[in-house]
Amino acid sequence: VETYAADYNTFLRQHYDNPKSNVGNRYCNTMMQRRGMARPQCKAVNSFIHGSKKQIIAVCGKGGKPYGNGLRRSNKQFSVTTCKLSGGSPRPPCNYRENRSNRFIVIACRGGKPVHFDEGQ
Ligand code: T3P
Repeated sequence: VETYAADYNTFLRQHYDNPKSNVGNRYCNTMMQRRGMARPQCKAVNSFIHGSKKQIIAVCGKGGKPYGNGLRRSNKQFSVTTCKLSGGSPRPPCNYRENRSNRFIVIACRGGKPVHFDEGQ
């Protein structure tokens, strides 16, 4: 089973945005910068979950099932926006493409709280 360096607060900073922030037509570019993932290098892929903390935490318990190597998959779908770096360079300024859809989320939990986002399905 993998261990993750990140903690719950880091997970919230990187992956929690509920309700989806109203930041105009460049959601990913703005949010990736605002949440500290656009420096010193542009993070390649990052998802924001538009669901309540309570609903996301629930995936660590009855709201999810064991999945793969120490992960949990949600029983319900969440509204998720995934930001993908466009272009080959990881150097700022970071330009992202965004994709929003309803997906099952796969996360890692520690102490009953999410600490890592693995994927959306
Ligand atoms: P972190 O462990 O900081 O949550 O998989 C490597 C990183 O990419 C990991 O970061 C999670 C993130 N990621 C997403 O946020 N959404 C995705 O759909 C995928 C595939 C990865």
